[in-house]
Amino acid sequence: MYENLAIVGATGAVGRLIRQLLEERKFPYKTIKFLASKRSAGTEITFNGQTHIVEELTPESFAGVDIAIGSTPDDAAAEFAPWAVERGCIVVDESGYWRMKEDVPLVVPEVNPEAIRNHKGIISSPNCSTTQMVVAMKPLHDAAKIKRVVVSTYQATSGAGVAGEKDLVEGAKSVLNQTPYEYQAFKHQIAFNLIPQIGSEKYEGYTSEEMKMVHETQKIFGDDSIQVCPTCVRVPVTNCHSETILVETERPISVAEARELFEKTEGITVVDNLGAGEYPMPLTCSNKNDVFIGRIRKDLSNPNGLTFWCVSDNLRKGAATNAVQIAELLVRSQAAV
Ligand code: 11C
Repeated sequence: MYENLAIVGATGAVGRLIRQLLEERKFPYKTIKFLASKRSAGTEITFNGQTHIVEELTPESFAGVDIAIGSTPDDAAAEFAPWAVERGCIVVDESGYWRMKEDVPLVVPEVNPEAIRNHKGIISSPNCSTTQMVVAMKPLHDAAKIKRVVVSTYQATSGAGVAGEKDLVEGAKSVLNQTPYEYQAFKHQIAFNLIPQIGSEKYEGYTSEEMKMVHETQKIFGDDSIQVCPTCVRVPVTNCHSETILVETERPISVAEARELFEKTEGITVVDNLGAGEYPMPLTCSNKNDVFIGRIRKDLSNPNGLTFWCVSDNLRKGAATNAVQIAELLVRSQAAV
């Protein structure tokens, strides 16, 4: 039985949400421990009405632990995951470090739940901008095989952590009050601005964030022939990533068919009434676990093209919710054995 849990990076923004989701979803467990860097060790947290002291992350932290859910920077994940695996613990990892490694399944439960069977101790959760896109792509791909995707993202500052959120709020104040502010997470002023760079320069003029959307999508669908053309942009919004997604399918999909496919897919909510001014927005999708879709319409330039707007809470479905869902899959798979 998978009944002994550890949360790694328990005090970070996503770690906090993981704790909240485990409580909300009544995740079954016998013991749970909360791990973090030396700096945060000793912090008191309350979980399911009990007080816990956050422990410092060490190799021995994983003795007797069945599942560890990790939300840490890449370098920490590279170090702690092997410690856990050596002690028989399965790691569900949120970081970017393990995602593209050959023996590591990259899982979005609505899209490729079967992939968890192939794990060798580590299961990765994708980058937030990929996750919401592949959830939206899945019903269309199953119905008409997607050949190509053109995606532009409008990514919230919370994707860059607490410093990103601070840069937006304090940066806006500094512009309005004409006082100095030194940006920490971003190279440029984000308040009253857009920054068309997320991550570092990676390949042929594309950034690391954009190349994650290419490679992770192909890995999740198990199909390197799906072409992905991404542009990732940071916008002055605190939470929820938005995306315009244009898919080209093998056969045409009508708006009515797409709407029906989206509506019957678990994890997707359609909000689509342009005449009434109803569509998903970061303000209305924050703190929700679903992927929201609206503005569904044909690509006027291509009969096999369909385009839509997609919004999701990047800290929830883009991170914590997806990781907790993977852990739930593991527990269910064990119950079925
Ligand atoms: C952002 N998507 O919005 C990034 C954050 O690979 O997990 C998450 C990076 C990752 O800045």
